[in-house]
Amino acid sequence: MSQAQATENTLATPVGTTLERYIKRKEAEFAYATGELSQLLRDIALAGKIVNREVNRAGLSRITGAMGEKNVQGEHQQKLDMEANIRFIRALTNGGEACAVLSEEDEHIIETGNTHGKYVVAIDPLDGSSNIDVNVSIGTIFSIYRRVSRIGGPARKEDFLQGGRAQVAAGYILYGSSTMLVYTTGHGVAGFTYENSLGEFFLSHPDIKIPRQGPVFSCNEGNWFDYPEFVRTFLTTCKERRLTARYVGSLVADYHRNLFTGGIYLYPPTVAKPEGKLRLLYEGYPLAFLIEQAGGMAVTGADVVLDVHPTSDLHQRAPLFVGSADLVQELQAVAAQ
Ligand code: AMP
Ligand code: P6P
Repeated sequence: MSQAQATENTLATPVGTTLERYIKRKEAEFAYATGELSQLLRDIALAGKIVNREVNRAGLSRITGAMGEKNVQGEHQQKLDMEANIRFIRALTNGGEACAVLSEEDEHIIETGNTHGKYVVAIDPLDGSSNIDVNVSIGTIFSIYRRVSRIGGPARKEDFLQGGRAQVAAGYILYGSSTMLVYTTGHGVAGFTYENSLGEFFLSHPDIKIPRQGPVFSCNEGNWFDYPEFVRTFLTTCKERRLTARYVGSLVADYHRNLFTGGIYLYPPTVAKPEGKLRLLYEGYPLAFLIEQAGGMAVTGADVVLDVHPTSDLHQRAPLFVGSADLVQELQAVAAQ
């Protein structure tokens, strides 16, 4: 191929749709939109780019490893946990659209000072942080609500306790072999892949749908003897059908793989954690919103996650069974026996 042809081919290949252009296009579909949600989405993407940089150089900058502190969950805080928490809170504060943030890393809601911001954001800044030191993929999970408290006044807990169906948007950022941002605003699920050399997220998966069936089940079988009987029965049927066991131990990584291959992720109740380990407001609800938009299902066992009414505990836990609709329904059928 001549140089001229190579150049022509390169010019002919579109660079793709940036996240910015996609957000603007979607905003244009809402004649009444003021651009506030668009800006909020940009602010989250910006923080994700910064955290991506920190995650990728964590080993060099010696910010891996525990800080010696414990977060509200009683879990050892990793330095990168705190770095991510600071980055997202700062981006949301400076962006001006979020009046408050609920973070896994902080017991109480964080007022940003943007009293005229009409949105609040619940976030797990860096889920799976125990995997940081062993270079396993980790992720950020976020959930956006329109506030119910008076605009101009302080945010209130109730802004975060509206229930999963009230979410305006939700998504995650996966810091993996490539970094991806996947989100929904209630009209399908779109995936964007980060191009480091350009510092941009590009639309790579315009309309993600999870297969109704799937070859994978994901759970920590080390808890087998602490699982409820229906979970053991369901997992046994998975093994009898020779499904594949895949469990990274990093929720966003396991969830993301299953979203594309089909499968089911399980974090059941255990003896030690009767409500499971995962947090409803910034893990269960956003991942449930996404999976339903992608054609899948998310339940706590008997109940659909998005229909669970939150208690007053901002960090309440809930069991999570999420993934391909047929597999989740099979689990529910076993639970109902
Ligand atoms: P806004 O006035 O920017 O807060 O937007 C009002 C509503 O319009 C939002 O709560 C969404 O339901 C919708 N909307 C606005 N911008 C976007 C966007 N970029 N993508 C998807 N939905 C949007
Ligand atoms: P276990 C990480 O701490 C996390 O919150 C999820 O990312 C992950 O799926 C789960 O906990 C792993 O928990 O009990 O299997 O180690």
